[in-house]
Amino acid sequence: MTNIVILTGAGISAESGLGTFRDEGGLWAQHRIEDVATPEGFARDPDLVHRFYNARRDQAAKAKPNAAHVALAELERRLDGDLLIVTQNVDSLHEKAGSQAVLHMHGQLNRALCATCDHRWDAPLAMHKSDSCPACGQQAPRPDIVWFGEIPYQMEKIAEALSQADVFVSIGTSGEVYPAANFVAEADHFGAHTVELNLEPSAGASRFAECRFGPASEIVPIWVAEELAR
Ligand code: BV8
Repeated sequence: MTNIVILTGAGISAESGLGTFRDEGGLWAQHRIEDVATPEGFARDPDLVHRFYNARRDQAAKAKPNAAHVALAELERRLDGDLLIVTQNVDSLHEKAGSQAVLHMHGQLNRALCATCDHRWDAPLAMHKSDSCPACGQQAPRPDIVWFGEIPYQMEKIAEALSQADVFVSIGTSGEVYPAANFVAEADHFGAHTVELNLEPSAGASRFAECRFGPASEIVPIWVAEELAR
């Protein structure tokens, strides 16, 4: 019986054609974080923020899972133990690959949130600031995304899973954003074996017991096969 927690970031979706944030030419090279990924930026210019997320929602809707997402779905099916994927990603590629236990700590592109009454609903492909909330009718829709300065979702459930993990794997994340960047320390504190699978060493690489570098679509299936053969 082996309990595994896997944290994923934008790097696992890179080979599915979705841009990362901090790589060369990434999303933060094209947009200022303060303008498109903070509550203040949304208050200042909701049209700009809706345009930013509408473009990503359209791209994500067309994207296909790659071999890394598929391998993690197979791991969930065949593992003798619990697997929880905690993703910082707002796309649905883990679900499209067949993963069931997926926790979106930074929200999801395909969900909308009413800034007035907190009602959540399936987002239309393109959202506009004049969309009415299906519950309260107010015109205050926002993407159901956790912006900088906002509290990530289901932190208690994540902390509980990390405390029970035998293995913690971080895939495709730069380790620059907290609290996700601290999960390796929490898992290590509870005695988990910690693994980084990334294109190159992340900011937190030295905090992992084991590191493997290369494209996720190559190194994740290899790691999954070894885990299932143990
Ligand atoms: C919070 C919106 C309080 C969704 C995002 C000063 C010091 C420390 C912390 C802070 C500070 N000032 C403020 C903070 C807190 C702040 C933070 O961490 N800031 C950082 C930038 C310093 N954090 C917050 O505000 C968070 N909230 O702290 O609340 C709190 C917390 C807990 C309890 C109570 C109160 C909220 C953070 C969420 C912000 N929202 N985005 C969206 O638009 O998508 S964050 C954004 O960055 C995305 O969500 C993304 O998931 C996240 C991390 O980025 P990565 O996924 O890692 O992507 P990145 O491009 O950075 O890296 C890609 C990696 O993949 C690279 O390593 C690359 O090598 C690799 N790669 C590339 N290609 C491949 C590959 N790997 C494998 N294969 C490939 N082919």
